[in-house]
Amino acid sequence: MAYNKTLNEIMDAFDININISPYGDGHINETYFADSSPKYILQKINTSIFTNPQKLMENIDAVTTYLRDIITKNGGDPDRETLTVIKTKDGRLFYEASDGGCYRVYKFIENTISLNLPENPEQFESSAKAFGHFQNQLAEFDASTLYETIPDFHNTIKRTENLKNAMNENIAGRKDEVTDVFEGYAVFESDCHIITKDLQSGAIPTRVTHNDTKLNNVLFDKDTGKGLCVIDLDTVMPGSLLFDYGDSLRFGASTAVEDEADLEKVWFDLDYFESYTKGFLSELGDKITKREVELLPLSALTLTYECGIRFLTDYLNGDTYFRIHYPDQNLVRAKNQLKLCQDITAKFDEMKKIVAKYAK
Ligand code: ADP
Ligand code: GN1
Ligand code: MG
Repeated sequence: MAYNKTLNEIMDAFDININISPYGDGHINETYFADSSPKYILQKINTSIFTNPQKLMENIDAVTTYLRDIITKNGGDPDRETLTVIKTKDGRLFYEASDGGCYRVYKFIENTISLNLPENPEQFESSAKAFGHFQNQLAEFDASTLYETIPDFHNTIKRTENLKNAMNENIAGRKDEVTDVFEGYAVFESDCHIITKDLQSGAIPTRVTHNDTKLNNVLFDKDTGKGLCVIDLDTVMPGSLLFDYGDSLRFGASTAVEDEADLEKVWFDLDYFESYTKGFLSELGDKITKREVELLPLSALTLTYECGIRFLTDYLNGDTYFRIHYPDQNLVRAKNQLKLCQDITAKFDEMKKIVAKYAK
């Protein structure tokens, strides 16, 4: 953001006095920490991805208002356990600046940490409880009132089609460079389309889900060490709980960060898989169906495949979606996720046994 006229304009719109600096490791929005009193998070919404910021913010407002109510009724602290949207002086959910950028403000949740890798299995279990709890809190929320912020977000079949189109179009001229990676992913294609098909046929239920449950989208309380607040609510939409479970494992049960280039460091850790499974299922109780339980191990593979092919597609398209910090970062990410898919497959039988241990 230009630290000048636009910033002054934004400060004035929200009636806050902010001293801002870039913040966090999100790949999508531009996030800034506002070191004011009180502290805020200021975000420039990525409007090439979220093309209707008004509807996006209406979703977030509706969900956070609903959660506030539940948290308050249960004696919790709504200012820390969910996001608080700060409106502009004229009551709008975001501000459209004269540079065309759309900006929103949240209360900064103090005394928390966000992580790119869990430090131990117990901490990962705690994040599982936070995401499982979030799922429970929204169980009665009317899904039909939610605008679909990114249609077909976890439609893995469409994601595969997008990859194939990107290969054919070869916009950035990188096709030859990625043939091996592309072929590596092809092995998993049919298995990774099962969950999408089951959701479409109704074999598994559609629920209100978060859809972007990587570890850095939950804030941990610094004092208790527990998962405190689920953030990044841009993709709260109708979906499958398997998306939330699988995506958390993709990110947090890996022994390395998502863009680790040394693949010898990238493995799927069964202790972390077990901790997450235990925490998530303990929150869901008997709400999870038999078919969903059956598909839990496959969801870890599916979400890793899906995210990996999205990175590869973006690389082929010339890096227009995910934020990158160096030229071939999306390819590094795609190779990393492929290695993870291969290791998940090798450990599949053990994963099934672990699920059986915790499923009713
Ligand atoms: P993106 O969609 O780009 O991932 P996020 O909404 O996840 O953006 O924000 C990026 C990072 O900023 C988060 O991972 C977290 O570390 C931090 N963050 C976001 N909102 C808050 C908040 N209200 N309080 C404290 N930290 C926050
Ligand atoms: C993006 O917004 P962020 O950084 O939490 C992406 C997810 C991917 C993830 C991969 C809206 O998440 O779908 O799984 O990157 N979010 C969107 O790290 O596309
Ligand atoms: Mg995020």
